[in-house]
Amino acid sequence: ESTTVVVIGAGPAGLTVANLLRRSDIDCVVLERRSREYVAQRQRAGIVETRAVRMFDSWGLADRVLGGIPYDGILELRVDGESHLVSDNDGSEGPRARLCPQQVLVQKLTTAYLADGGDLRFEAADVSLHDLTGDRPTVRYRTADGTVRTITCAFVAGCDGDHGISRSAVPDGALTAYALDHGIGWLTVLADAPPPAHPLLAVSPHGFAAHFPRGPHTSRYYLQCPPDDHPDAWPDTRIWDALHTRLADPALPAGPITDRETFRLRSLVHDPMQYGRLYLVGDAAHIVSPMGGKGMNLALYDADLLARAVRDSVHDHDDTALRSYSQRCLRRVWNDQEFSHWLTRTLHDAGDDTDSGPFHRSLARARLDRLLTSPTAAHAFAELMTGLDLAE
Ligand code: RFL
Repeated sequence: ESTTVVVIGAGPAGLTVANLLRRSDIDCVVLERRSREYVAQRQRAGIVETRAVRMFDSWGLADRVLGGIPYDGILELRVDGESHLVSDNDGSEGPRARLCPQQVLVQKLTTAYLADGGDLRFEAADVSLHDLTGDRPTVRYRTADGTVRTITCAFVAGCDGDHGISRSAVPDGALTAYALDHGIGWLTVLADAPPPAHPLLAVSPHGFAAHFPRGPHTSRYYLQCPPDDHPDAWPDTRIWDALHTRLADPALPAGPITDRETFRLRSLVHDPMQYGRLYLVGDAAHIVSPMGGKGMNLALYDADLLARAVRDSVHDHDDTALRSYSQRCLRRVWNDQEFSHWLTRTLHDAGDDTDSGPFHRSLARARLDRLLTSPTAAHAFAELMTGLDLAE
């Protein structure tokens, strides 16, 4: 069997690459380790930033793949109980960011791809990559009934996340990893409880907390916690008590908790995002700490660049964009890493100073003060939120 591109992984990155390749009349096969039901339920990100909405729009896909609830682009920063609104409106024309939960995007991308005749194979086990530096790499996998299949292709898109096989198929030493552990833990909670009026980030001496809409009747909450905390340390009453205190809202409505997890905030970049004919896309190449909501959006950016580069190569025999793929992606990756790091440090240091100390607490408070009082600082923040304006 042979095709032009084998896409490994059917998350936001892989499904976007696949949809854009179909729209460009380029054959591809998507191999996903999990079942369709499993992938469709995985809940993580919640906002598709302005740049990514316009990217889907430019491919004529925005109405088909973006769902969710309306979003006016306003975030609430609550500092010691005092509310401040910040906007992502940078004055640019065109469609704006959408509140679209990751699983809704994944479900809609899956439906759109299959409706366009796309080839998507779930429950593909033991995927392995071969001859990546030759002209025709091969991808091997095992189907659910145990048959081993081999696909020959021109390019492999490694979209299988941080724990996938694509990056580990690259020989040691070919990529450099830049990693940062922020020394911060988060408890994340999903509940059937009313969403906030605006995505809400709260700073207080009790620690950072956040409340995000995930649907008309569902919310996601984040609570700063010790880096190695276990979710069992957080029974329901402790969660709601902590939210009431940290959000300074004793009347915050509770609801049944449907999921709770803890994780460490970390950032990671692999450079370059390419090895031979393998191109790494999204979390397979980089992890950004969740503050700022950039992880999924970066995956969508990489996917768009790769699809356009492959289109140039296949249709116009022009490999310029493929050659600069890694460099162009990494420029945005580091821009977003910096934004995310800045916001992570600011919103944690300004509250609980046990880890960073009183000097850093005052620096973080000064950064917040500047953001909330200087129109220029607010505009720069809006620009970073939209994801626009990285002139190429
Ligand atoms: P994904 O979503 O991990 O998809 C990878 C896919 O590859 C499959 N796979 C394999 N398939 C075949 N063979 C193998 N050997 C395979 N190994 C894995 C997997 O089953 C899966 O289907 O990566 P992708 O597509 O790069 O997308 C990246 C995003 O998922 C990620 O960046 C975001 O979820 C990060 N993130 C957030 N990003 C935002 O933009 N805004 C947010 O608000 C936001 N919140 C979050 C987040 C991540 C979180 N986690 C995971 C800690 C909140 C949380 C809690």
